[in-house]
Amino acid sequence: MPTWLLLNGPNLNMLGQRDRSQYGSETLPEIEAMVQSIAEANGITLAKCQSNHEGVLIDWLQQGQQYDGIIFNPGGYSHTSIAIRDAIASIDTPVIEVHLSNIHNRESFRHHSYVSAVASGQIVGLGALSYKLAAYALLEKM
Ligand code: CA2
Repeated sequence: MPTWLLLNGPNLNMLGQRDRSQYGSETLPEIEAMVQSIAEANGITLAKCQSNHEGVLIDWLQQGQQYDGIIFNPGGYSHTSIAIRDAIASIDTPVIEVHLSNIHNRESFRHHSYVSAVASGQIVGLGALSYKLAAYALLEKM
């Protein structure tokens, strides 16, 4: 059975609790359930992880070969982490980079993502819909 990984980085466990105007009102469990229902409807198993720790995210990415696709919101590490970029570059699995907010119309330090150069695609600024569209992108790629 094909399997996807839904990986979320630092602070995304706080979704729905604060900063709703920026990130929307959906909680992370609600977003995970939404992706899971798309996966299940298409015969795909979904593995999920959220971590606030860079090394833990890298550990999951290093196991990325066992997945058929990865939906990844690296959170603030998008803008800082060469190590996460290197981990993605070391696997063949397609990684769709997702952001809830439009990182391009926010502070200039959010405009650059180290992940985007090694991701298969990037979806930004559409709130929880960004994750849904990432799932549909993976379906098309499979
Ligand atoms: O827009 C996105 O999805 C981000 O990856 C979210 C990150 C931010 O650092 C990136 O630049 C863009 C931050 C996630 C913080 O999430 C919170 C949610 C609720 C309350 C506090 C933080």
